[in-house]
This record gives sequence, structure tokens and C-alpha cells, in this order.
Amino acid sequence: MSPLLRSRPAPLAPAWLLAIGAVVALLLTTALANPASAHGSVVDPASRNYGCWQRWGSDFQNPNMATQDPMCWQAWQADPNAMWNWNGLFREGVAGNHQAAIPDGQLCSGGRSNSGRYNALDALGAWRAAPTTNNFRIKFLDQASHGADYIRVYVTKQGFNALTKPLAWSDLELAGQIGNTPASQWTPESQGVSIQVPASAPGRSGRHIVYTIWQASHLDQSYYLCSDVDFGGTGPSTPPTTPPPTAAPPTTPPPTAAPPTTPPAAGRCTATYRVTTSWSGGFQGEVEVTAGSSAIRGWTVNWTYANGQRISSSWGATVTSSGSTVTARNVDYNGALAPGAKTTFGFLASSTGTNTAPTPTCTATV
Ligand SMILES: [Cu+2]
Repeated sequence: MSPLLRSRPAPLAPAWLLAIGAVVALLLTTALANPASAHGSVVDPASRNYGCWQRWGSDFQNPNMATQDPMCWQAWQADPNAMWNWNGLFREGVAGNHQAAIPDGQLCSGGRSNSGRYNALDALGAWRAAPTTNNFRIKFLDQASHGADYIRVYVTKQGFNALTKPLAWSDLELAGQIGNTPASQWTPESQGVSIQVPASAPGRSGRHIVYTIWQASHLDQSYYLCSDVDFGGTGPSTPPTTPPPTAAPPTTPPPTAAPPTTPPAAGRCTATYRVTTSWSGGFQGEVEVTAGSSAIRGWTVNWTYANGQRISSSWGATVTSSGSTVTARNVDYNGALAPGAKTTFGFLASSTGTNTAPTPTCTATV
């Protein structure tokens, strides 16, 4: 090929153009095939799951979270995907009937959207509250540059007790809104665009919930975000004074997987790999581990990527990479499996385009 390239470069130009065209077409196809794969949230005052991800995403197994940030702790225990997918708390096809789609008590999970992934965000308790003033702004980060048909910002009425009362539509008053605003009018960010929406909540003091609805413009896709605020508050250095009712502090030390004392036995478990969502440049995946006909004490799953995929973060397993080879070991709480029992772990990874699913192997510790 290189002699040909040197002696006759001109005929190769169309090939280059075709290659570039193919890449562009692939990216467009990926974007169109996954219209809902990258989205947004309120980043200031942080929505419940964005805040948990921001504060603990790099340290989510730290047991100190149980006492320092107990509502985040219970949310991470309930479903870490609610934090990794902080930008995906939406419903589709609501046609503007938000109150009909979302029952009282479920507002912070978008009506238990996404198969219940965000349910823990409805839990009552001392969510970390950001200090704010009666005239404030929310900042919305739209990673996918969808733009907005509208954004509505509500604030709970004075007297509402966020520690004891499940949030209902009747607790809310509209405090600010914007109408149709294409992404071209938002502020460019390193990923996507952002916009600030002014809001006014006179007469409020103390703890409240800011409830934001983002009606994205690319589809009938509506996002529902609860942000906890403290009007006149002094800041996050003030610890919560009321213990949350639902936080379950750990009774055992955090996962520090003890090295197996028995040599691993092959063939006692199986693993299946799948991509759950993908976008241009990356994807989220999940591996299901199933014990064989006898109980196991731990497991290790290995696979090799063929297309340069790289794992950037994981949950439910300790994942290490060496070149294209990936090794995932159980964490403390999901190593022991009864005969036929299953557990899953997940991860985020980068990809350069082609994303062939590898065939994992599972090795059990018995
Ligand atoms: Cu989206």
C-alpha cells in the first residue's frame, strides 16, 4: 500500500474522503440512534443525584458518607446508577401533563421513572442543602445541547417541612420560568451548554426544595429535578441537625475484599456482558454474574477489548485494566452467591467508534 501511496497519491484522496464521510455518518447514526443517551440536570443548586455524584463519585464506597451525607449514602446503596446517570432523570411522552404523570410523593424520582432507578431520591431526610437567597438563579447543564421548550422552577411554600412531608404538587409555587430557548442561545460549556433561570421566592426561610422541570426540545422529553436549598443558610459546613429516618448506616466495615484463601475454581460461574447505553465517544455497560450449581464465595470476570475501549469508572466490582485486558473482582457485598444466584456490576468506558462486545470469562472462588 505505501509504494502505491507514494507513487500515485491522487487516486487515494477520494478514499480519504470516503473514510471521513463514513466516520461522520457513523457519528450521526449513533447520535440519532441514541437520542436519549446524554442529557442534563440542575447543577446549581445541585439536584439530589448530581450533588451526590459530585461529592462522592470518586469515593462512593467511603463509609464516612453514611454519617456525613446520609441521604446520599442511602441513595448510593439503593442504586449507584442513579448517580452515574445523574443526567438521565426524565420521562418521555408526557405531553405537558406533568401532574398527571407523576403522583404526589414521587416528584423527585420523576414518578419512579427509568424502572425505578431514581426512587431513592424521593426518600425523606436531611439531604445536603445549598445556602441561597430569596432571589436566586438555577443553573441547568444540558450536556446534549437539546435546548428547552421551557424550564419551570418551583419552590416549596413557606411552612413545608422537607424532613417529614413527601413532596406533593400542592406544596409548590412557581418561582421562575423561561420559554422556548434553543441551545444556540445557551452558554457553551466543555460538554454541552448551560443556562441560568432567575427565580424569586419571597418570604422563604430555612430548608426548602427547588423543583425544576426541563422540557427538552429534541423530543417530548421532560426532566424532573429536586434541589435542596437553605434560604438564609450559612452553608454546607452546617451538619444536618435531624437524623434522617431512612438512612441505614453500615453495620459492617466497607468493602475491602479479603484475598481469597482458596485457589479459584473455574467453571463455577458465568458472566454475560452487555452495553446499556452508548454515545459518541463512550458507553455504559453491565455484566451479570451467575453462580453455577453450587454456592461460591467470590468471583473474577475477565475480558479483552478488541477496539481500544477503556473503562473509566465502575460500580459493584473492583475493575482494573492492563492494556486491553480487563479484570473485575467482586466487592465485599456481592461476592457470595447461592447456587444459580445472580449479581450485576456496571461501568463507564470510552470508545473510539467500533465497540465489539467481548466474551467474558468468570472464575469462582469456592
Ligand atoms: Cu438527552
